[in-house]
Amino acid sequence: MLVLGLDSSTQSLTAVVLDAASGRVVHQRALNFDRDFPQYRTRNGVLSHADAAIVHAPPLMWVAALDRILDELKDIVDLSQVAAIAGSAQQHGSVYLRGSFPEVLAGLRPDAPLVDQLAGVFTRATAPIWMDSSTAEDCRAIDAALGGPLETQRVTGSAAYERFTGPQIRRFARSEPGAWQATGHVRLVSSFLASLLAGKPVGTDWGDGSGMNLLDLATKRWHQPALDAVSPDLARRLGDPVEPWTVLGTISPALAKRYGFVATCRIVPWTGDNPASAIGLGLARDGHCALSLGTSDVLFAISAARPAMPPAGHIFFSPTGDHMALFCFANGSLAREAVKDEHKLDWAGFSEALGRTAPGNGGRLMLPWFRPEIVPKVLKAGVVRANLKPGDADADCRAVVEGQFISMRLRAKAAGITPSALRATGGAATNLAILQIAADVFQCPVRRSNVTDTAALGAAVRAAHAIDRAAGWDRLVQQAVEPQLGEAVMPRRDFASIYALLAQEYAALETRELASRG
Ligand code: ADP
Ligand code: XUL
Repeated sequence: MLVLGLDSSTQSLTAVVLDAASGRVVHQRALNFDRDFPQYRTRNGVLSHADAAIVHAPPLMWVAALDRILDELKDIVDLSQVAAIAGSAQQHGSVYLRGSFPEVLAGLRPDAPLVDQLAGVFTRATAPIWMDSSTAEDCRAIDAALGGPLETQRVTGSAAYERFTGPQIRRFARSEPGAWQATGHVRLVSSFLASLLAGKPVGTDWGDGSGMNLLDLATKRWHQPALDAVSPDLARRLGDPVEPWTVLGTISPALAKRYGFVATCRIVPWTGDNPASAIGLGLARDGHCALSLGTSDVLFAISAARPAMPPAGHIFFSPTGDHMALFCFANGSLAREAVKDEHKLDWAGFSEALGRTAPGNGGRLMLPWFRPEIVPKVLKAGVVRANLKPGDADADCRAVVEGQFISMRLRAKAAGITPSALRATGGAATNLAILQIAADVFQCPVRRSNVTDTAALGAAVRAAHAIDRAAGWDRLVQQAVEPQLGEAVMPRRDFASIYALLAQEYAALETRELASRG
């Protein structure tokens, strides 16, 4: 018996097929949005806009990718053996759909491309995604309605954040009231794609739902005052939140026929890429921590009890129902890429530069704000360099990576998170020179998975769990996740004091810079 996990991330769609009994990865493959779907004109998975704060992506591209990957899979894997499908997606992004969405899903035909059948169902051609920072006004309004940012954080797990879905919906409702009136359903990227597979609109799971500023963490239901602060009549457009481990139903008959799944193949809720990665990295226990170095850089930690978080942090739910303390940095891979490209390097050259330079970089520092930053909140991009000479490629490469990990270490410390070990995932986790700096800055071992997209692996494990809950997470993690973990990159203890000092200098530089920006 097989299970399928899918991950629709910022830049790609990945599929992992797992043998549910043995935990063996049978097949994995990925499509890259820019490369494989050039007709949608994305760069790094997103559409460019004259206003850097506005970052959208075309939802039809995600549909086209889902159609193609399942079509390709059916020629490689016997999809009739797949007992369940779960998935994950980039968090926070929202998809706006007409009232006819349920009928369109119910009326899907097996013989025509999905994009042709769904093209007319959107009330908004593009979906704002997590990189969007255009909703500062809406955040202020939501925080004010709920009694201030700390109160919003107490109830929903996060103060109102620009990329979170509540502020995003609010902006759309007030700026395009006609299109909002025509919107019968709003889904996250995760619950939109799950709906497509289920052939009916399905709810958003708690894990991804906690990235909306709308879910009451205590009751796991929508928080009515938050809904009211966004738009009247929002609840019916969202559907009820769903438990992450529930079975939503069986696959859409049209899709079963199109790709060769059996009619009884079960559809499990999709969640956010970070909660799914928590499972794909084996973070099923209190205190486990990870770094995700994808388009965004994310630090997250699992906590059975609700953790106390500083205002910059978020609390989500992991697929096990535990809490996930999380910090997300918008200047992740794309900032490293910007430095690499500025100095006309490839990744091998970038890594060599890291190898040639000494930990601490002789006190040279960079605040790597190539684009608006989430943590700390920097709405206007602008890189800050201290003691860095223009054109010094080697020092720049080290400065961007050290700056990123030092920034993470500072937030972790503020949240009382002191990892004794880290697991790493995402495109940049393939780079051992980068992981060595993570190990040195955090002063703990860092292990990555051989499966590059651990969110897709986590999704497959979630599918296996949903059909056999009695087996529990531990066995699944042991069978499917642990064998994929590589050797640990060890911290070099000699550099502990250098990084303690550099962290202080970084914090001071950041404080000065933020103060000067007002
Ligand atoms: P996402 O899941 O957010 O779509 P990925 O986890 O696939 O993104 O990561 C993609 C990023 O990985 C690219 O933007 C690229 O900068 C980075 N990347 C790929 N290979 C390397 C490498 N060898 N070293 C550092 N970064 C890399
Ligand atoms: C998390 C976040 C990003 C996206 C894209 O809050 O915004 O990590 O999930 O990966």
